[in-house]
Amino acid sequence: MYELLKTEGTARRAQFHTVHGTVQTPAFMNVGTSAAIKGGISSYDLVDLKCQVELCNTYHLHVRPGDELIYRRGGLHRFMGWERPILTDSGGFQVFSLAKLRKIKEEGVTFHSHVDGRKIFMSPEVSMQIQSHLGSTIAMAFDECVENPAPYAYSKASCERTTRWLARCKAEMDRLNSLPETINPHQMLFGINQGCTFDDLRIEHMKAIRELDLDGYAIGGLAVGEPKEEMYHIIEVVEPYMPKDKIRYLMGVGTPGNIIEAVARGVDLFDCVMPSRNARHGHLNTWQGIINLNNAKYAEDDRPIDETCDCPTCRHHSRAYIRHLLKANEMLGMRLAVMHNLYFYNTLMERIREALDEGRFAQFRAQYADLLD
Ligand code: PRF
Ligand code: ZN
Repeated sequence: MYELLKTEGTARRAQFHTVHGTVQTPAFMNVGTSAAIKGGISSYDLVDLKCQVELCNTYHLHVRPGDELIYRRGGLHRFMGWERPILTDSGGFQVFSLAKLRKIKEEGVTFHSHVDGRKIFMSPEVSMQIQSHLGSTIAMAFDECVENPAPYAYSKASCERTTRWLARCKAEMDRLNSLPETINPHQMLFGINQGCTFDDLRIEHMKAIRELDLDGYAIGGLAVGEPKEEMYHIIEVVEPYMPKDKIRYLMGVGTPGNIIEAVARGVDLFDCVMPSRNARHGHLNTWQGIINLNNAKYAEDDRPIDETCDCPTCRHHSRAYIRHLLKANEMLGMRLAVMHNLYFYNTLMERIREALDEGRFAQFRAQYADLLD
């Protein structure tokens, strides 16, 4: 349940209530694709890193270790040792970005696993069944994320199929939630808006999916290579058609600057591999912008990554030390770097919420949106 607390322009400060606890929004979800945050971060670390929601992937967990195995362990929360909310992505995006030799039909998609080449069939019903086995807090609809740029005719046909798929997702989720053996009978379902960069398709699709009265609405198909101005434009175009009383999620975004700009345009929820992936490459977020620890100038720098950061890494270790660990390929280097970047993102969201609470988000945006782009 979405409880709006305050607005500033189009930006929203809210609380999202779930069976696994309340999420303060705007919020960033930390990405643990295969039920682990890459870089050796455990569920108990995530609490220290101020993580509110963890995101996992239907497709990856279906391929390995298998959703039935996780179901037999009591579901994903128990399997990972994480009690707070989990959002599972539907597999839609991963099937289209990772799997080879896919064949899309009305019924669903056939493709080969990126792990062992095994043939897999995924459909709206199958995706809901897998996500129900995982027992996540929030299930995402099975959609097609069309590559950018795409021809208008294909985008339109794909969008219409994604709408028909969404109706099937909802019917299947309602059925699964009513079964006595279901792990989370209160599992929520979010719809995903598609339509590439075509304003009319985006609006038409949003109008169609809001009819289904879902628990939340995502904007998909963005951050797939288009310029950021185009992304901001699409958010502005669909926002007026998104329900005011439901949570809004921008999938796979982005830089701190992108997040601030999307919050300003009415988005509540984000996820991105960027902080953990950047950290593993030595690219670390600071309140003055990204620093690259591979740079020789940090070899004898005794300062923490960010002098104002109070994350576990910055409380104990220097740039020189972390740079050495990364160069020496010590596991600890990645772990310390990822911890800092995730803490930075979760702190960014906390500061956005505080700015909204205190009616000074415009000022925060002016100070940081460009600086942290
Ligand atoms: N659909 C789904 N997951 C996603 C996306 C999408 O369009 C994106 C687009 N950036 C990221 N993750 N199901
Ligand atoms: Zn830090």
